[in-house]
Amino acid sequence: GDRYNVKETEARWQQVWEEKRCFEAEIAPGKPKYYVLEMFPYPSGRIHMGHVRNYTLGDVVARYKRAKGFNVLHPMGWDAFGLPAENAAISNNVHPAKWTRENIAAMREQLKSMGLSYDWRREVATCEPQYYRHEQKMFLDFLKNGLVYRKESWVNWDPVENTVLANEQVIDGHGWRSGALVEKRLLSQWFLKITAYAQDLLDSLATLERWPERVRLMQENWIGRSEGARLMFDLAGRSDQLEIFTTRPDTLFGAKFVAIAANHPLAAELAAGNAGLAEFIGECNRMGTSEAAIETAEKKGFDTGLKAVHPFDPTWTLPIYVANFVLMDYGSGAIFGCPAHDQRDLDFANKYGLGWTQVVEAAADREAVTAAIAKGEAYTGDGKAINSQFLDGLAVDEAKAEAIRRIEAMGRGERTINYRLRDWGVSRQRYWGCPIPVIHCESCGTVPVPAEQLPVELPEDVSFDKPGNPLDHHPTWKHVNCPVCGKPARRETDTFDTFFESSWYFARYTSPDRQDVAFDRAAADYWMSVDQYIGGIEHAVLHLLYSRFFTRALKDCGYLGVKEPFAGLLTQGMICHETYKSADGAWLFPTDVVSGPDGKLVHAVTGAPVTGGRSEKMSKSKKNVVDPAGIIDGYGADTARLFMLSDSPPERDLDWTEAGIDGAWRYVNRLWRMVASAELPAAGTPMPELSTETLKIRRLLHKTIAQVGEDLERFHFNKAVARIREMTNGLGELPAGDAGAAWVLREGLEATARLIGPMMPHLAEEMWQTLGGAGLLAEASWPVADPALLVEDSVTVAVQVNGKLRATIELPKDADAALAEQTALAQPPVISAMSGKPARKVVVVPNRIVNVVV
Ligand code: ANZ
Ligand code: ZN
Repeated sequence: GDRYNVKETEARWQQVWEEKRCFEAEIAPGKPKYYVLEMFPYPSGRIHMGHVRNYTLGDVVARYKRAKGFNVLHPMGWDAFGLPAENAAISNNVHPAKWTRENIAAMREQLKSMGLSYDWRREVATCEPQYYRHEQKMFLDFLKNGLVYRKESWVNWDPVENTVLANEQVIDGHGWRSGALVEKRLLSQWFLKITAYAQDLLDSLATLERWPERVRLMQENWIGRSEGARLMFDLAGRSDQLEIFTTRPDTLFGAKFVAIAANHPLAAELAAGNAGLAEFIGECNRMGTSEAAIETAEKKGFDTGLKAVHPFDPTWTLPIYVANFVLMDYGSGAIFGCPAHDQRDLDFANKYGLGWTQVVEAAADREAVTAAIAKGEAYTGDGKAINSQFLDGLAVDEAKAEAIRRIEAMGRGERTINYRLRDWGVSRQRYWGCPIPVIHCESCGTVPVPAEQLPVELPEDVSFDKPGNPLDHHPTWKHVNCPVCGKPARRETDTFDTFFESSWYFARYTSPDRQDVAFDRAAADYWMSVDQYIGGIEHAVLHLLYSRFFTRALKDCGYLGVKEPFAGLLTQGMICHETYKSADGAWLFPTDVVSGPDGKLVHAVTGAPVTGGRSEKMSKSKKNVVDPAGIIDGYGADTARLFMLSDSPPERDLDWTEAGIDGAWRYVNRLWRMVASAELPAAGTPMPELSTETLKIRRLLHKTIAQVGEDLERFHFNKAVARIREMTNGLGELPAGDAGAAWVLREGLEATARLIGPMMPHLAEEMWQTLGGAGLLAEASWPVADPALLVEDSVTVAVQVNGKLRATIELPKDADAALAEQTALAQPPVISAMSGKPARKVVVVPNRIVNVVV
């Protein structure tokens, strides 16, 4: 028939692939392996366009690499713990486990309808005990290896929800959901020692050559290495000292004050006898703790009255302030301020009348620099030390080194390196997460759950009718006996941050069925690292950094042999769509907007004026979301996939347009009609003589084959699509009723099927079968271009047999005689003119003529 039945065709091929187990990966020694992975989804209930793009990109890579002869591993699973399931439980009265499992089932069907080449046998869901039991074991091993510790730390506490909030969940000091004023609380939390790997995580970024530069830079900044010094200040009238961290010990002679964090122990001590100070500390604690919040808040301080003694001059004292811009968990939570050379310090000094002394002199524009400081603009550039006694005349770097040398000689401190990176707090006061496998005993303290008692399973009989963590309210779950002394004890009711699960799932796919161990070591050694990882840029730091840390920790605990989880990384752009607003500022669905009589935008029903049209990231609140289910249902998976690849390179944002999806749909149908209606020679027919025009199209075909391969290697999918479409146009121009043209059309359609195979696998398979291709296209190899046809400079050479013109052949310019002779003798008209007799002599006149004498 000549109508392409998308639904029937796509479902049929999906079933064939599954029955033939085309995408099931096994270890195959001798074949190069290729592990391609897309970031696994949170099972929210439905796939969105971002998923469609992400998984299409991954599937193109997986299918292409398979065609290129790689042993491909391409798995999929579910990042199944997390807050939305608990919120659903609270608002819809459905158990998080049920909600999650139902969502997984629905989304799995949606993914299957996209024709993605996954090995579904390897599917994992992180909320199942057979998954999380292994991370409980990892935690115990990390504990043994000194990679886990418990520490009191300040958290944002929502007194209405009875839970800790992440910094991002505190908005202007209030809980994002409850609206309650957030308090600072000291809570005992578990931490993973990611900082132990800070330097290696930083250094190894250079080895990740197939990662985007931007992501490497973001990780570098996140790790934030600073070289400087720790330095002890004496306290006037006291015997103890205050430790500060500075990156600018060269500016010590410009110091005007010392400042400590609001939750520095010294601040707490001084506040005990100082109501004003206590009040100020309370104010600081109500401010957000995020760096961003601190960065933007007005800099404020409170003079404690206590003085610090200058390390280079015992007669010189500096006031000690508690300041809201000093963070307790960076360096030592205390600084000295040098107003002339630090903007924050200058703002602070000007506000409290502390003055400034310039100690670095610029090489040029000296007066201007000094005048600028006087006007409130700190000088942070290079120069020579001035007003600094023994440092005078030294350049900044030399002065830093000399200052540190003196500090070390005095025994007052030392050179040190600080990282902005913090240890990873993994405790969450949540139900829907992996239980932290420890028990608290009054006599024995914190006791790890013995490995043979794992998994610590989440109880399913919980209620959400009270705020806080349901594990805390459970009548029996937390009451256990201490594994050491046997006395009644209490289970830890905190669960892991859900980034814990996503930090090792990629390795679990290598042996998802092993119950006894997290990884089959041989399988993990064979498949790891992931060769190509694909996902959103929003994970540039946390998920990708945690995974890099976790892989190192697992290696050091003997689980894995590699330290980098992802050798290659591709970060895809967002899907955008036009947005519209009515006059009152309410968002409108793009489908409700039409062009009015005068060409202005109006509401389709009310006729009210409408503004907008700008393309923005798809989001529910802006009403510009397009549901992929409707698109796949209406046009089929191949059309949706093609559109995802067509218009933009994968790293860039993609604009969703009706016209774009229509264009993809028309192309799918055009290809199908070409195959269905073509009159083709039987497969395997030898190539007849080609006209110059036909040969030109054949050349285009082979050039396309070569270039699409290169495009796919570089993930230039949009370029590949454009080239294939151009070639389709070429095939469409082949004349009818010409044997050579028909032969090239067959060659072209077969090649097209193979080239679009990774992108539009169902249509490709249908074309392949209609053309009589052998086996399944999903298992066919990648086409190879004929190098002779790729040479741009070609000449038409006449072939004579016994002086009579029998054929013309197209040869690369200056082709050698052997190629000319071989090509000439292979021409069907030449073969028949020779009627089975051997050639007595072949004379080749380069670029002109081949003369065959029989
Ligand atoms: C004196 C000084 C003089 C500084 C000067 C800078 C410029 P990075 O590069 O981010 O490591 N600092 C140290 N600990 C701090 C804390 N807990 N909270 C807030 N600020 C802190 O920055 C290091 C600099 O930030 C340190 O060097 C210190 O100020 C400040 F002309 O010491 B500096
Ligand atoms: Zn005990």
